[in-house]
Amino acid sequence: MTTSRTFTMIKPDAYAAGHSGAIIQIIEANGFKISAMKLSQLTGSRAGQFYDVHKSRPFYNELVAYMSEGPIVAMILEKENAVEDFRKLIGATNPSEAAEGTIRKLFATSISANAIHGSDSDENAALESAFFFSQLEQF
Ligand code: IDP
Ligand code: MG
Repeated sequence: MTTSRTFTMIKPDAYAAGHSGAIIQIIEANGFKISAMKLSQLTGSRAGQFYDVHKSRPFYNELVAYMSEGPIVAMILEKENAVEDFRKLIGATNPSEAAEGTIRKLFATSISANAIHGSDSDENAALESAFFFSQLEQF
């Protein structure tokens, strides 16, 4: 299997609670290499753009408000089978359904404030990486 990339964000709730270091430690311990990393804060309009696919969902406004309420840590991660393996490592969207030992089981507080994002396909990983990182940067 060839090395591939995924995109992740430590979300505002986990950053504010001081869990970034612990989350990054788990990510690295599971064989993901960090190839880009940036502390950033989304405006409401940028958060809305990032989650455009969920525009018609009832939780969209809540999601946009939450994702723009404080800093996030954006990262590009490299590993064999990165997208699928990372979705396994973060666990189900709703922390009450997330498997033991997953990042969301450990750190998420609700289905909305669920600590971390992980891309759901190689195509979205590339789009989401480009949303945060310039092609001109080295990663
Ligand atoms: P995912 O992050 O596991 O891929 P998605 O269904 O793509 O989950 O939803 C994107 C984000 O929207 C979730 O991570 C969570 O923050 C939020 N979200 C999803 N479903 C709900 C809900 O029913 N209520 C509130 N927020 C939700
Ligand atoms: Mg998703």
